[in-house]
Amino acid sequence: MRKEILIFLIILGVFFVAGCVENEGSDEPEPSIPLEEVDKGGAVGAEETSSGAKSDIANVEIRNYTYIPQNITVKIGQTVMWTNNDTVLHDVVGSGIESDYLQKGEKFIYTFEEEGTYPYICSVHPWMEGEVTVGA
Ligand SMILES: [Cu+2]
Repeated sequence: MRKEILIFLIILGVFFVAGCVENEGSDEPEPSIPLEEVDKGGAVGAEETSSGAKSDIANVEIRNYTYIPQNITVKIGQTVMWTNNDTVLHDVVGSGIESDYLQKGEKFIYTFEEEGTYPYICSVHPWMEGEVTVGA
């Protein structure tokens, strides 16, 4: 549990640094971008700036009460990162996984060490379902 929190903090740190670098670089005068598009651009930019360990992370977006993609396949040892893009709280619970409540913009990561299928739900909205398939 402690280790997971530490990894989470490190990832937050990486995002923070990536965000700062990106802000310095964007001098182009784009007047009025809808907030949602700014968010999207930021996320994509952060992924592109650090190419190494980041590429091993599979991303699941939580948006409009939906896990996107709803079913994701990863390799053994791979980490999945859920990001809540809704303004309401969501979490990721099931198959031994239990995240905290995620506020908008908050992330949860989990590393899958064993082959299998891992169905999960949002405990706040139990009709929200997702599944991670871990293969060799
Ligand atoms: Cu939810």
